[in-house]
Amino acid sequence: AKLLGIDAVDAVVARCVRDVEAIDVHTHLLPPTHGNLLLWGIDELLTYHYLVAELFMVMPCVSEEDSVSVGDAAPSPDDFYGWPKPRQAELVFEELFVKRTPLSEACRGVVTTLSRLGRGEQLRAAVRLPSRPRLTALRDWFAAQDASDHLERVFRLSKLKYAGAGAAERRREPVNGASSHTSVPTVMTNIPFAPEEAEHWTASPQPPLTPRLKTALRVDPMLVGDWRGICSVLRRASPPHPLSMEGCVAYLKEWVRRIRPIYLMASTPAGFTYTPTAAGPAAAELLEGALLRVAMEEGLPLALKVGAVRGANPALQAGGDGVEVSRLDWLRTLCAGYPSVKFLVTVLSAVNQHELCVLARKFGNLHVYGCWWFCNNPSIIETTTRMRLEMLGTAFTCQHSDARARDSSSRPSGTAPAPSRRRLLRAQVLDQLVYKWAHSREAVTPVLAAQYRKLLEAGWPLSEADVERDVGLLFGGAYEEFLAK
Ligand code: REL
Ligand code: ZN
Repeated sequence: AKLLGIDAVDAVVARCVRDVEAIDVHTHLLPPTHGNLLLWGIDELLTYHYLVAELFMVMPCVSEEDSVSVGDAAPSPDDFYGWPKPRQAELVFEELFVKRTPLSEACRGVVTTLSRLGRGEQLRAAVRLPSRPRLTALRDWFAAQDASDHLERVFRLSKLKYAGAGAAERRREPVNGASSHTSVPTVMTNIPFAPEEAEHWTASPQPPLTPRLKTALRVDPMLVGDWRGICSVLRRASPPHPLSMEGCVAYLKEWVRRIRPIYLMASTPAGFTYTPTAAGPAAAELLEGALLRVAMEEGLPLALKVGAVRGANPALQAGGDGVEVSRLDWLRTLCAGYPSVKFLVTVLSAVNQHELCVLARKFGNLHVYGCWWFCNNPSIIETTTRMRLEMLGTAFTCQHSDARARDSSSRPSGTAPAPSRRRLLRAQVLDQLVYKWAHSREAVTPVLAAQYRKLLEAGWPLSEADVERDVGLLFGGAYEEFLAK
């Protein structure tokens, strides 16, 4: 193979990262057949909880009484969430895009997304309009799109597609008759504990699932130790399951059979410090007695997201979650105690990234993936990816999008679900794939190029094919290799 000179490295890395067909290992997307659970369009983009949090940073602080008199100008979070989505979106747009420059990562993301969808001129025209509503033309454009065609367009623009069957495809028959060995680059979050979603999986006959999406079974109530919530789900199941650990295992297995997930997933609650003996009994028992048992018996990896503090400011609903520096000693205990279970892990605090890398070097059953949420900013992606390359080589997955679908904020005011349900109902906005993958590629490119330059300087013969192979690993190949191990 032709070797690369140091001057050629930047261009080759840029091309490979731009062109690689990535696997998105965690999203909240749902198929168009789930009706209004697949979210897309200008109103969804602008009411993403990242942007709602940014809106309330600049809104005047008002009491509930004041907010009634100030009305549209300064709603309280509660008023705001009670408004229809288009009205919410218009306010976000006015405050963050018209009155201010949309400099933040989440704001820039909207601009990238619309530009790449060919809506740049409409966006600029919207900013020039003197008053609300400004988004009508954009709204009309999205409304005129067919959901399935739009999904395809977004996947193409985001370069999310891989050729060749991965481990996940080989190990199981595809769900719902989706043709096998087609590209399945994006993993959903499927929540049997959320009735709104569960009903779409229990309908018979099942509509075929788009081969673009792969299922993952979300099991957060287990790690929260929400036994009461779990019991009410077991009771409502048809037929009802016994309110016991056995019932719980049977329920999970039934869902494994139904949706054929590629992994089980949960995000841990704040302060989670599982150890087999000293943890809160409910979470530890459910983890050991149900979750790890199902993982082992069904041969499924367990994906964990660690470090979110749910409801740090409950008034902001989905926008009110925070971050903590987590203790990760329990993860060491799990990896060591369950060598036959594979753990896919991401952390929310930048401070935890280093310890996670060290753990991944110690345990072959731990795979690190993505820069999650508050870490999904170019500056942190750059630092984190540099550190991971230095400590893990290509044995990690550099990014996932966490693109959203349904959100609790779409509920009418006063009908907010209980906190554990609220946590589950958040979903991803399809269009976000466009900017999340564009910005991630942009952030990873110079970091990877710099690492190759150092390697060349150290005396290594590097070819273009090496770069292509490595980029493939970082954007999904390493994840497949991990699942296939
Ligand atoms: O999957 C999760 O637990 C999280 O990614 C979400 O709860 C979170 O709100 C996410 O949308 C942030 O990006
Ligand atoms: Zn997520």
